Amino acid sequence: MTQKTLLSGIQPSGKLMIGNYLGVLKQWTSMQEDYRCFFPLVDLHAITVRQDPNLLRERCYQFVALYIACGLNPQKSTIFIQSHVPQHSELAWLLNCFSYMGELNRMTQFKDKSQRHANNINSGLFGYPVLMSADILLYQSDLIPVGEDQKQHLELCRNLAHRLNHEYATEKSPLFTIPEPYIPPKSSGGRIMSLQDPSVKMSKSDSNEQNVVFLLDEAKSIEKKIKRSVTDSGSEILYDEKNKPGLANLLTIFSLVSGNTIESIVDSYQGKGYGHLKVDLAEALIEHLRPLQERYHELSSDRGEIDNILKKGAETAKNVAQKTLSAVQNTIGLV
Ligand code: ATP
Ligand code: LTN
Repeated sequence: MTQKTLLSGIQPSGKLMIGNYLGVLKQWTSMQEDYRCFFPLVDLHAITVRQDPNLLRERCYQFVALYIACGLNPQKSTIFIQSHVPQHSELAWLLNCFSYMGELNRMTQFKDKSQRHANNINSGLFGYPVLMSADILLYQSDLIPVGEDQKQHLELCRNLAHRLNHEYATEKSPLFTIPEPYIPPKSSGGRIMSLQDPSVKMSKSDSNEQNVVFLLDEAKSIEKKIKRSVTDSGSEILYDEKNKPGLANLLTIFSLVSGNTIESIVDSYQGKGYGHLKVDLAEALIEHLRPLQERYHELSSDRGEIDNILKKGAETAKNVAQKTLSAVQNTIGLV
């Protein structure tokens, strides 16, 4: 039986944080045994907002070392940098010619980012989901594990794939595999919320670092951030996303790093206050991140090894991507 293909990308913007880890990285590591996996670091997506060139380069190395520290195995999975595989930009252009202004204009991430970067609403930001569709369709991906915020982009990708498959229907196999999203429910990490404002998602390039626990945060900093996180009025410990979103978020994080169910955590804190829970959560989080941080520090000093992984990753990716690109070029009539 041939293995199904899984693909997922992260932008090398900001610093990797527990939302990225609990929402996707942890899922990737457990899924890499069963799927043929591609993990592009999507640097061309990151430059849709201004990046410092040196920082961007540094982050690519840092993210790869963190991927491996989190458990991704470069012998099993293809880890590469999106811009090393030019087929992504080429297919994105072709898909642009099949994407409608109206559908792109409805994307909530575009609206959010346009507000946050009002002085730089560039056309790359607008076409962002088209490039993302190219990332996915080039590899004939079956499964796309992402956080909840990417659901709308995946819907657009599926629509584009259907549109081209329909327009160029042949007797032979369709041009594109239709990808399925895999989004963990909120209580399993699909949407970790900001620590100071639990009505918005935790985001790795949030300008207020108090909102976010980064994977490389020191113990003291984690303690402080959790202690100061916004909880709700009242003192009873219970999981209620609607009325106690701050507490529900902390309980979700606690459950995911301790391996205990939310119910059992709620039970064990009956009669105890939020303060008690926060102290224990901070400790559990610090202990959970400790081995990962240690492994990161060992790996990050070996730039040569990271370069090798990226070179090999790009070669593997290019071979697969070119097959799809050639099929599309041929189908739409490019000589
Ligand atoms: P940025 O703030 O730089 O836009 P981000 O934190 O949203 O970044 P991305 O690179 O856009 O991170 O996303 C990487 C992956 O992590 C995506 O699959 C995304 O859905 C997931 N993700 C991002 N934030 C969260 C979160 N708060 N909870 C769960 N998953 C998340
Ligand atoms: N758009 C995503 C990052 C991303 C991605 C992808 C995710 C780019 N290409 C392909 C899954 C599959 C984001 O902003 N989080």
